[in-house]
Amino acid sequence: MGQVGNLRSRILLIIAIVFLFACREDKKPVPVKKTEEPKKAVRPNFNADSAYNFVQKQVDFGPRVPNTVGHVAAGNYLSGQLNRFGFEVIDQQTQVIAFDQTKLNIKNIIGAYKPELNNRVLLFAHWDTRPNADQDEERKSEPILGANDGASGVGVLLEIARQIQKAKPNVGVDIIFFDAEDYVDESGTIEDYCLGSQYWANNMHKIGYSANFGILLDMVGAKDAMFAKEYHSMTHASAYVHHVWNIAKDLNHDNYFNSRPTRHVGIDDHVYINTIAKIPSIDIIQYDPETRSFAPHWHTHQDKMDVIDKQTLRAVGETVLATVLMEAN
Ligand code: AHN
Ligand code: ZN
Repeated sequence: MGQVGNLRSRILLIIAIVFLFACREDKKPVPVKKTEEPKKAVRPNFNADSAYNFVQKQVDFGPRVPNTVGHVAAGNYLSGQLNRFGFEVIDQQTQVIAFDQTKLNIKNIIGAYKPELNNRVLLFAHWDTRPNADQDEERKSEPILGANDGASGVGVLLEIARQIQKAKPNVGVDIIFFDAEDYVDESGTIEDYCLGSQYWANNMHKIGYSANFGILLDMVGAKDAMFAKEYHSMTHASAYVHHVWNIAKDLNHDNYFNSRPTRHVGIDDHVYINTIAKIPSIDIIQYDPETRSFAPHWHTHQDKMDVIDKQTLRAVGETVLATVLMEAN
């Protein structure tokens, strides 16, 4: 008995010693965590000539006003391009009622890259153009070409789609071209804008769709454009405004991405993506906080290819694509 007891206590002692050592193993000095420095953005490949051509292509269809043949043809072209770049495309077609009670046949064009991933970024722009030139002195009732107001954001996003197909980053990306953002005249109210994005926010293409954040590109192609920190973006998603503007600074594009906040820019598609779809979203939009106005060509017949500048397309394209690539793991 005594020997057995002795053996038991020895075994217990050995177990205790092993246990103590095991514990000591655990107490390896924990490496001191470095305070995380924000990653510096890397300049991505973005071809401004290609982006320019995508703008030109859209303008070549003429005005892209809902319920016109130019609109239908341009819409088919855009779906086809996203498809060609390997995106899974959904054409979300519906009817909405415009400010003047016209029934508009509209189409939100949705392209998904790596739809299976939960880690996603949403990029969007409106592809329709204004049915009038209400800011012009002449031909006020004729539709504008919308090289900047419409085609520029879409052109930059098509080039981003093309580059994503080449770079194959491990992050989900959705590109949505919203319809009927601008089907309004001077008698319209704020709710009459952004009919396509309002529809999508209430009827998302996938149940439970979400993204980490969204970026809207609106009027991003004019020479010497200035993108001030837009009011609604700052209200709903200021962290992403600072993030994107910091990336622009890393890429030496802070001559375009100005740090000034604006008081107001009216409404734009990202407002509904924030308030209804609940995806924090920002707007890169040319707006002058000094004069409190858009560019002089805004909603006039001067909004044609002449106002488009490749350097501006490059600044926006590189900044937005770098932001997307930083989300990849
Ligand atoms: C308003 O002025 C109400 N919204 C500006 C958004 C806009 C119009 N973007 C392009 N055209
Ligand atoms: Zn407009």
